[in-house]
Amino acid sequence: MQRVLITGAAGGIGRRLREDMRGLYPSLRLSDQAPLEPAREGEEVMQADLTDLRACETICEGVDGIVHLGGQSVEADWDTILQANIVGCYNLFEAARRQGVQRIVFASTNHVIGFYRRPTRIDHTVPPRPDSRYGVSKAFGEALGRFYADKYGLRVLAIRIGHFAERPVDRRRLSIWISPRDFLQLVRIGLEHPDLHYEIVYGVSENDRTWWDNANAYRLGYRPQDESEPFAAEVLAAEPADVADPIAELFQGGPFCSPEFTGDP
Ligand code: 15L
Repeated sequence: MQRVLITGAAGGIGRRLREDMRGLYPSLRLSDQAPLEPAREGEEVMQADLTDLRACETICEGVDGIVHLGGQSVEADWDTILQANIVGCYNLFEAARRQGVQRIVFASTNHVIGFYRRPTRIDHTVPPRPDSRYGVSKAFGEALGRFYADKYGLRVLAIRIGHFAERPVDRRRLSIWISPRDFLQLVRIGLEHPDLHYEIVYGVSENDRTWWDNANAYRLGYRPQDESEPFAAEVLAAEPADVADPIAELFQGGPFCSPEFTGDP
């Protein structure tokens, strides 16, 4: 890996990853639609709109591996999702193929499987049950990754990120939290694992309260260093006793499940 591109580098995960990946590879190229902090030594900064295929080709030029964080990261109206996560994601994969990029780490989300009930334990092989248009778009990204791996030999790791943060902030996040350093470990597996073809893993730390069997990540060498349980007492004490959103409480995707919900709980 000589040059690694991070898309969505101005976002929350992107800004943290920029710091954590500094110096890991000879060159880090940072891209976003939004303005970025100026490049430092070993960095390049390129503003780009992923809905523009030519702009995608430009940012992919001379790149060996991509961490694709760019796009819409929460629920939105269909047109926003369509442009950012369907058109933008397709352009990025296609530009990567045209430019001979070897690997893509795709930032997927737990909202691909958000309508599985708590506390059902699921692994990476279960059929998607998206809880939002956003979750549907990330399931599309996972399928696109599989297609580019099988058809064109791109090596792809899809990480179904739980909640990326310094610390877990509520009861649900005690189950799905991932620390920045554990996330970095998964990203490096995606960029460096010698036998990667296409895999899905859960982006989650070693949480006692997890709903996910992350054996596939462990098989690839993931050894999380953090766990949510030491935060549990404090987090639960701060949580209101009454259940404000009963639909959210039923499902793994939590508050992404309840808006517009007219289904059968
Ligand atoms: C996500 O996919 C979002 O990007 C993030 O902002 C969180 O809301 C997270 O899921 C979550 O489920 O907590």
